[in-house]
Amino acid sequence: MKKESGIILALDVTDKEKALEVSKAVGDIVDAVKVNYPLALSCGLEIVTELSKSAHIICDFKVADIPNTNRLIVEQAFKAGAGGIIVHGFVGHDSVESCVEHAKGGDVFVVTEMSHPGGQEFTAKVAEDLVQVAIDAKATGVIAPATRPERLKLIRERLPDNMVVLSPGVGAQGGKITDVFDAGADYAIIGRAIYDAEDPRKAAESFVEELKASK
Ligand code: OMP
Repeated sequence: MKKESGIILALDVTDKEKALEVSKAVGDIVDAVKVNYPLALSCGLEIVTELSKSAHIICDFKVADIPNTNRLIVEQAFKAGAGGIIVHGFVGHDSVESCVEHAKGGDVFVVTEMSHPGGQEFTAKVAEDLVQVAIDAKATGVIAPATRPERLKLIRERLPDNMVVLSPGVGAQGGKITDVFDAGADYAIIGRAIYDAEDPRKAAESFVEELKASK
């Protein structure tokens, strides 16, 4: 995945036309487009294939099953054109290892502490264990919360330099893009603050400007 703006668009819309319109509007600004269940369930996995013609796609399927089922899901996502996939670590080493093995060189990102308030109930308590699962399984990187920059920083510090951190929670969930990069993340995942904006391109540009101004 290229690294230019450091922004990944979370395209959580359910209307195909809107998805294509937003992806086209910000395609040259963002480094990747993340497809989650809302879009995949409403449009089918073909939307991954279609979007992948003009963008690097990460399938956010938060894969969380036994190794064999994980394998089947990962194979479908990459066959459709994904370049990366997001998986859960709480299911254990064997399940995550199965994802990495069957991604066949594609990117696998492991969720650690989640960004929403409920992320503190369970995931925060085992965040460092989840980081270790990602390291042991040789995943590409992890997902860590923009809403808690101090936790994001700690998670980054537990990782080797060659692993990347993707951070959701900027904008609608209250996180600040500058905090994300200050805490050591490699990419910020941004959804509603871009696709719900009156002018998604302008919104994406303003995040880029905010980052430039902070340097
Ligand atoms: P917005 O809150 O609209 O910017 O979207 C955030 C995106 O990141 C959504 O697609 C979420 O599903 C995803 N996400 C989180 O918000 N928090 C997490 O802890 C993990 C993810 C994720 O795995 O991408």
